[in-house]
Amino acid sequence: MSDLKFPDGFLWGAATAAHQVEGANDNNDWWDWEQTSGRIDNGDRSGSACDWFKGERYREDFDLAKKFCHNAHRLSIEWSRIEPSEGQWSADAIAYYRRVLTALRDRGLMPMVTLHHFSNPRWLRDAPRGAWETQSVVSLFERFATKVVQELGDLCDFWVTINEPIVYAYASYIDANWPPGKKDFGLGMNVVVNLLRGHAAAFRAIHRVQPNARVGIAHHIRVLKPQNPQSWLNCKIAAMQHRVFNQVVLYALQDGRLRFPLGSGSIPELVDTQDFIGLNYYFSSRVAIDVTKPMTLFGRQMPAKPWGVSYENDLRKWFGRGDLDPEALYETAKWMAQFGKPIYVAENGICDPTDELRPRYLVTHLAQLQRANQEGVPIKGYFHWSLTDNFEWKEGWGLKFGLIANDFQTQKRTPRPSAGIYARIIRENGIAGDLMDKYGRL
Ligand code: IFM
Repeated sequence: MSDLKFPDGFLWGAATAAHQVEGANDNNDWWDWEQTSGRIDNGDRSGSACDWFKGERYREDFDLAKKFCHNAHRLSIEWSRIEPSEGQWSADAIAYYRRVLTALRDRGLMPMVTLHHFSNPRWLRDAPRGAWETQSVVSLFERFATKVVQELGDLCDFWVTINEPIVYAYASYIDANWPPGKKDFGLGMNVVVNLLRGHAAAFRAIHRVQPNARVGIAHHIRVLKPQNPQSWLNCKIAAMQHRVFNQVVLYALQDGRLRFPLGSGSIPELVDTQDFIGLNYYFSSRVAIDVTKPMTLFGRQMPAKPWGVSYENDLRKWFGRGDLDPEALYETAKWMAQFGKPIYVAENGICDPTDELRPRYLVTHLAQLQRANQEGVPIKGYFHWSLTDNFEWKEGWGLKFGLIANDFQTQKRTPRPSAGIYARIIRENGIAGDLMDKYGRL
């Protein structure tokens, strides 16, 4: 098999998020949420995480990223550090992020910076704001984005405003196992609309400060397919869920129209507010009819098909809802081409403590991206989730997504074999035939 090549200038890296790696992130809603037992698996807490903040161990991790040939890195800036109380800016936090971004640039890693990755300042969470529940957040987020770009814009011009708006709303307001833990579908959809308004306001604010900036959203796509393709009703329910979870957000940011279940009518400020699309993709799921589940449009996601690894039971308990489905990444990229924007895969990865699946996951997903790219889809970069194991929200330390393992007791980093395989793909800017022969099939 001949090599599968990527275009020159392709960005290769990994992605992280502030609350998952920094540690001592004790002024936000997630920190408070973790303190009540039963909310995070095994009673885990983010604690010192990967010690990026106090110990400044990001340097060590960026050294590894450089050693493994990455040329870019996606990370997030913690709003509650920059603005610890409403309207007060922390010079220390700004100085910290200047050191982080400088460390990236010194190692030849282009930063892609996310402004909101799930966690909210405590003052924003508290009444009367309720985090993203009221529209008052929009101008506050706009002001925060402006400040960040004024302070850090000489070190970065590549911004993700919001990470995974739909996931945030589902986990926080429908599954209700993230803060604030409210089960309220309508409120969750209002939150999505406020996130989109916040995105649009930040998009404009960033461009005012930095006209050449590239600004986008990172949108999580979980491809949803019918469990029984012979059933007309099952196909309809799966298609509806797919549209609601995956499509309506991107349509709204293109033409400003709110579609079910976000609402109706138009928000003109949303029109054409993406310079690129950040695509986060992990797996697809099969949906079966379930008349007891109105909150999920009468569909239920089936447990994952067996993955054939030695720790199968643990893995299914951890992350059992998805089927490994690289072709769905290809299909998604082809669908996204309609928006006419460059696409960066802002996250893609697998929890796999022993690295039994990750090499195959990596190679098969990259091969499908390359296929879409060959067919004209403008895919410009790939950020693997994640650089090191980190704090996985409700699942705590249990899910190991890192190219590099991290022992949270000792903070010792140990690269997994996939880190080397990824490095070779980056060096060769393509997937060599022998890698495809060895890992190219799931
Ligand atoms: O760890 C998360 C990340 O914060 C957002 N996207 C999915 C990842 C893996 O679950």
